[in-house]
Amino acid sequence: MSDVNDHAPQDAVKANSAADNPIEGLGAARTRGDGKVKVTGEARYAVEHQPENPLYGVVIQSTVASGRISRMSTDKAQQASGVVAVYTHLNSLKINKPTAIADGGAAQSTYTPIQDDVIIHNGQNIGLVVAETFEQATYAASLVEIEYETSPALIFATDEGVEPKPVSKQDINMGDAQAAMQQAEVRLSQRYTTPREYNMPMEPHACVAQWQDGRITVWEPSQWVAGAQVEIAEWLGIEVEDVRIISPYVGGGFGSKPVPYTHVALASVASRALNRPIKVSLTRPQTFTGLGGRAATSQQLELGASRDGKIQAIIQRSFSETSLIDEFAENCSKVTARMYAVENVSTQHQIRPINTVTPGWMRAPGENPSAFGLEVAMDEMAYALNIDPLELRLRNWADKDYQLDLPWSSRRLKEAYQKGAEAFGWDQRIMTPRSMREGRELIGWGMASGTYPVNKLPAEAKIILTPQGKFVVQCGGADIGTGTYTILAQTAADILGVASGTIEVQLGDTELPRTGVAGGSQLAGNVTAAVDDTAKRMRDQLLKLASELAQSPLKGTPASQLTLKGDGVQHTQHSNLAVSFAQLASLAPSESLTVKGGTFPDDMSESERDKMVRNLNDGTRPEKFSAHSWSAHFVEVRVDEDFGTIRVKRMVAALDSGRLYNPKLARSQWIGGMIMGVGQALMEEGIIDPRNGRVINNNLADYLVPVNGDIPDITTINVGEPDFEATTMGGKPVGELGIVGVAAAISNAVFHATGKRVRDLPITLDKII
Ligand code: MCN
Ligand code: MOS
Repeated sequence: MSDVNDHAPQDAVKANSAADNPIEGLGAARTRGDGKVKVTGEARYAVEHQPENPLYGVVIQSTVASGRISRMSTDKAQQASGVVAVYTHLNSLKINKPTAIADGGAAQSTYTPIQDDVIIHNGQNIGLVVAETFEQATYAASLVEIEYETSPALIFATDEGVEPKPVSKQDINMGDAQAAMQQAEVRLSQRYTTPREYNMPMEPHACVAQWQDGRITVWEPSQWVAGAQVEIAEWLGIEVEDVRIISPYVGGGFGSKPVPYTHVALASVASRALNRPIKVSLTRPQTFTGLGGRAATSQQLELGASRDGKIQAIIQRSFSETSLIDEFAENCSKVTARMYAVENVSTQHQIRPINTVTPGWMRAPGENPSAFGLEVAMDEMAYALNIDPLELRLRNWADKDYQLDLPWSSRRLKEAYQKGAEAFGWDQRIMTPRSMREGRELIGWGMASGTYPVNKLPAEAKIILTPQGKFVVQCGGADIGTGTYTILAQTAADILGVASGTIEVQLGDTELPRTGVAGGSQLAGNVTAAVDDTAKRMRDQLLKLASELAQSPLKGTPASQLTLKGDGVQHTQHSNLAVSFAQLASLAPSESLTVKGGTFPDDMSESERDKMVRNLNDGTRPEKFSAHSWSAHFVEVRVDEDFGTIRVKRMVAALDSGRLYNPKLARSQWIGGMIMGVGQALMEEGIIDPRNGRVINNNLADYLVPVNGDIPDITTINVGEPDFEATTMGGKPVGELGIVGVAAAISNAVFHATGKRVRDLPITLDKII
């Protein structure tokens, strides 16, 4: 193992300090390049873009869950001061139905607002008031009179009248699960549920749409500018090339900003109709229904095992809610057949349409609820068999992917178990619940594991050498707070031999080279590979120029004897024979100073490339191997015996994400996921009013997410090693890995502390006293 792998990230920071490695290439724990502009407020987020003469749009949302608008009067609103237009179904601006992601498009939801009077969920976007100021638009929106003719709504997935639909494509049938279950000596069957959860990035969903001369530019926080471009083009019925998306900074997305939602459709058509730029910002409450969030899930999970702890069969029947118009599946079986050596597995997942906004992605969609069920069930089985929960996992070690019958590309999960347990002190655990305490605090130790698959898509990049001799790296991909800016500078620095801090990176714009989504934890792998290729082409180009340009001091020296070093090209033997990049830039024809590269097959046409980055179905996974990231979580909770309050006291995680492009940022991602897992375990729950399908706690005072005081010391241990079977650059997913399994580890710890098994998230105190 390398130094970095041997040490906790804190040590890795020192090992890679600037003094040791001024280039700070891949693997260096470099601080975020975009950090300063973000904390000083210099970075402009989408809605902070100030166009000339802007208008402000405020969205109107329905207040019933089902039915139709029987009467609407916009007269008063239209007469209010500053109001320019009120768009509703009464004077409908045409919005075309976009193609759903599943059908090769980019729409999370195919709902098109203001086309008719039909209401399918509470908080549905049904109008846009446009005024000269935000305040005027907000006031005018309150003057719109709406009456509804309501019809009975389906509020919960378990309501009578809900018609489940199978998603059989995703079902797993391995061996003979029913027969193996019958023969199993020990059987357990329980239901595990997760509620509606919301992404809640700091930056709410807000855009600026500017129609001009038959084209539209939209400043939109985006995890996927190519997708936003397609969806907006479809809504407007214009060419994809006539849409530009600009999204250099994103204040978090967590899966909620892969594509624009209907407020962006409203902003776009209104800007075209009025021929002026429009800003539309959802209020925090509006973000709860203006877009999805994680669908509520429910899974019945049956495990059968032998007395000595071999899991012989798993049967899972699960469902998740979706809207009446779109088929979004939060598939609970994503990790079910993957974690352990089980030959007989049967899973079936259903979607259940109800009157809700179409749910969407939220950090590790599928893997997250799947791991919650399976990893709590494993803990229950450990207690049924009286085997230590970690030991039970080792007894069921999967030496290959049983689901795909493929070898792992790498799986350092045993190392994760071992190092995590060691750092946590797991061997000191007393198995019996309620047997560890300090004063009136019950102490609970729980563990669980997690995983996330490697996804891949080709990408393009461009590198420019400026007249000043500096490099600019361009790529269409996003940095949603993850560190893309930083790791791309590091990637280029390695090849170009310059300090990564001197490289400028430009991201998040459809005018920049083609790149897919910052989703499925794949962007880092996709774009580092593209920039690595491009930087190598730039290097070759610079060596060639140095050796061939008439006025180059190195003219005539074969490129094979030249190297990039010290901000220029040098002779490998004689470092005094050199030409600086700035000098080369002044000597070379300017078109030779821009180099394009990437990972698309050379012979792939432009239109095929476009298609690949504009849909989410062309991604690939490694073929000969099953490639995943892995994690082991160890958690200590303290439960106040009298009050039932639960605090997470310690968290230790050991994780395998392959090669880390930047250990500091990878740790930051991991702990970010773990913190989100604490929220999921103990706080987060969209509470839906059974009378009208309204989200009651639609703000950050009532929809709780962890704050500083909720979060204990977190230790992360990197056990990964470069995995070049998984990805070109050897890294595996980081962004979503951290959350998977955390809620299970906390639930298991709460059981250990209290003897109460909580299978329904979040674990609030009413469930344990
Ligand atoms: N990284 C690394 N070594 C690797 C892989 C990644 O050091 N082998 C680090 C890099 O700093 C990289 C980051 O981890 O920029 C994330 O890389 P990756 O796992 O490829 O994930 P993506 O770049 O595709 O980002 C999306 C991912 C997802 S899908 C969600 S959801 C999520 C997440 O990232 N949303 C986030 N992390 C988030 N972090 C922030 N701050 N905000 C969000 O909205
Ligand atoms: Mo992440 S939920 O794949 O954007």
